[in-house]
This record gives sequence, structure tokens and C-alpha cells, in this order.
Amino acid sequence: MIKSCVTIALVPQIKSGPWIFWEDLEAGMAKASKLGFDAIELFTASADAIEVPRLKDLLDQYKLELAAVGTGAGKVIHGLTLTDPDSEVRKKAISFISDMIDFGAAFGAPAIIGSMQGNVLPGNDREETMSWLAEGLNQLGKHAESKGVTLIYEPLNRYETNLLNTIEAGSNFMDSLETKSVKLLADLFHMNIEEGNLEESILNWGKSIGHVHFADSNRRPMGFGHTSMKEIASALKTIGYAGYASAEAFPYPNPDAAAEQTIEEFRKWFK
Ligand code: LER
Ligand code: MN
Repeated sequence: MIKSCVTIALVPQIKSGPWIFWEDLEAGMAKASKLGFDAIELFTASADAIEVPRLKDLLDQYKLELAAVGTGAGKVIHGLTLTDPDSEVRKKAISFISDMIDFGAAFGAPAIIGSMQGNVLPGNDREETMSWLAEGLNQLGKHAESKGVTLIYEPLNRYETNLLNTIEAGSNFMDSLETKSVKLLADLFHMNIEEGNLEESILNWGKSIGHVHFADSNRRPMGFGHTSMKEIASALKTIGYAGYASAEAFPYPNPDAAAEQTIEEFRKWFK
């Protein structure tokens, strides 16, 4: 069964990003719980921004799971990516993500590599850059496996990365890795820009999908854009997807209304 999830971001530097709840962890969790969400997805500044016992207590109290932890702060705050031409920066990126894997693993949750994948930078060789990406993912995938979790890699749209933009490209790249512990994030907003047909991509490469970001075509909460969820929901059920549909969407028109809209749409398509 597909499970519902809502994002909570606690990183001031990404305040204008596509996250439903902001700043106050407990207030966001209380609202998520009241609306009946199964889980939260967290974006924190670092792996030690929240103490594990405190988060465990809060998850128990509000009867929520931790679905995943984002690593974007590594890029936004520290400028780290897995494909930086400077090997010292790549090493620090691996270390930052590795710590996030440990943090998530304390809750059985995977870490997500989104913006920390980076780009082929001007003047750099694509093949060499992709080999850095493979190196990082192999190392981190093995680390995740040793902690009993997967690692999630997210194909992003062309305005955010020039590495891998589609589910097909992501799936083929994952197949080429030594590690089998890296799964793809199907972010419906990015897919709306890059895929020829979202439903077909899910059906064709569904084996690689480990997490879903649930946002409409304009990155507003589902139902506020022109994505046709009927076929997408049907494709996710056909592939037997049993992970989270996590609302990584703009808090439009405000966080509370965005969360309500999301859970209504979730129930419409997945219950
Ligand atoms: C992260 O999940 C994502 O989708 C990125 O667009 C954020 O920059
Ligand atoms: Mn996303």
C-alpha cells in the first residue's frame, strides 16, 4: 500500500523551497498527525541538527514514521556536490551524505541525493563527471546497505542538473553501478518537465523507483496544476509501489491549506 507523507524543512537558507511545513518541527508533526499523514520527510541543516532520541519521542507521540531525510543542505549551505572537480569537495560531500544516511538509518529511513549530485560544470568532461557520480553513489550505496537502508537518487529537471534528467536515464545508470542499494526518486514535478509520458516511465522503469515526490505540474500541492493523476496512480499501483507519496510542494496558498489539499488528493488516488 502506498503511504502518505509531508515535508518539513528546518533549513533557513532554503526557505523559499517546495516544502509544506517550515521551521517548527513539532508544530509540523502535530499538524501532519492531525491530518492523518503516515509520515514526514525531513530537511535538516546537518545530520546532528535534531537529536535522535528527541525525534524518536516525537515520532512516537504523533504516531508518524520518518519516510526519508534530504541532503540538500550540503549543497545549499556548504557548496558540496558528488561531482565537484575538486576531490576534497567530493570527499566532504560523501562524508556529509554518509552522516545523513546514519541519521536516517536510526529510523529505517533512506537519505535522498537531490541537488548534491551537482552538474557537469563548464570546461569539465562529462564522462569523468559521471565517473565521480558513480564513485560517490557506489560508496554511499554500500554504506547505506551496511546500515540496513537504501539510498535514494533523484533525477532532477534540466534547470537543476545536466547529469540525469529522466527516470530511464536514472534507471540505466543505477543498473551500471556496483551497488544495488540505490533507488530512484520519481518526483512528479521534475517528471512533468522531462518525461514524454509519466505513466509509461513508471511502468517501464518502476523496478528502480524507491520514493515518490507528490507535487503537481506547477509544484503546487497535487490538484492545483494540470498533472493527470489518474494514470499515474494507476501506474504506481500496477508496479506494486509500496513506498511513500511525499508532498514536496510549495506551501500554496499556505502550509496548512497545502497539507489539507495534499492529504485529500492522496486519499482520492491511493485509498
Ligand atoms: C529535491 O527533492 C528536489 O526535488 C529539488 O528540486 C530541490 O532542489
Ligand atoms: Mn524532489
